[in-house]
Amino acid sequence: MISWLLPQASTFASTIDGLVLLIAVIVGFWLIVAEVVLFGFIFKFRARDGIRGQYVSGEDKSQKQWVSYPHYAVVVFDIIIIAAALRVWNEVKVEVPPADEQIRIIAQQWSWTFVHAGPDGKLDTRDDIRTVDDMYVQRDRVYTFELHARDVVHSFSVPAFRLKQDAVPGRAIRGWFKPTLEGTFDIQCAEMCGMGHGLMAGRVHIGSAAQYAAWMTNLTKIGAAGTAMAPTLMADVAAHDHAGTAGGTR
Ligand SMILES: [Cu+2]
Repeated sequence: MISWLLPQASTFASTIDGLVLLIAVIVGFWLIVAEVVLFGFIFKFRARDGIRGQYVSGEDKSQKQWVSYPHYAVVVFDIIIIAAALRVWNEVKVEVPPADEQIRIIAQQWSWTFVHAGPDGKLDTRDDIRTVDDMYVQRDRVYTFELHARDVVHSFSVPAFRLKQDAVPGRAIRGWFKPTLEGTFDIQCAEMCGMGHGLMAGRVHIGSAAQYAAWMTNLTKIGAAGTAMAPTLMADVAAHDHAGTAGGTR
């Protein structure tokens, strides 16, 4: 249902949507039941001609049941929600699949730097490719990331992936995602991080193997040529440029 509003572009997006929907259905159903009972009783026990409104202290056992049975129900449904949430936590945070590729993500006021491993597939080597605000990935590959913050706390948020992770100065926080849809999706900073917080937007570009190879070749050429930019990337950067935060490499 949430996917009508926001595409599910990672393997765990539907799992997280399922949990949100489960909680909404459980809480929504009992909200309606509780309100119907509340307003039903207000109407039923109202003061009428010849009948005074009652002050009910709730001390009789039969009256207390109206409190204790809902309490038991709350505990049972809490256990159901916790069990479902633990399953999701396990899938997203614990059972990390083997990585096909690694990306380093660096947050700073107010941009994102992405370090792609380059052709050798290893970070911290000469062929690493750096991009600013634009992250390039290939569909159906598992990416593990290492998230850093240079200055203050930021939060790496990719709504289409249903991924949100705080970036904390001094820590390298690890996570993963596997893109499942081709296209361009928003990256946001989801932690108030200063004056330019609202401008700290990026994009994730998900492509086929051929597209991804073409992007990497272009980016490598840009890196080799210094400040020159490939035409396709120039168009991309021009379309998305904001607040003086340049795309491309650095
Ligand atoms: Cu930020």
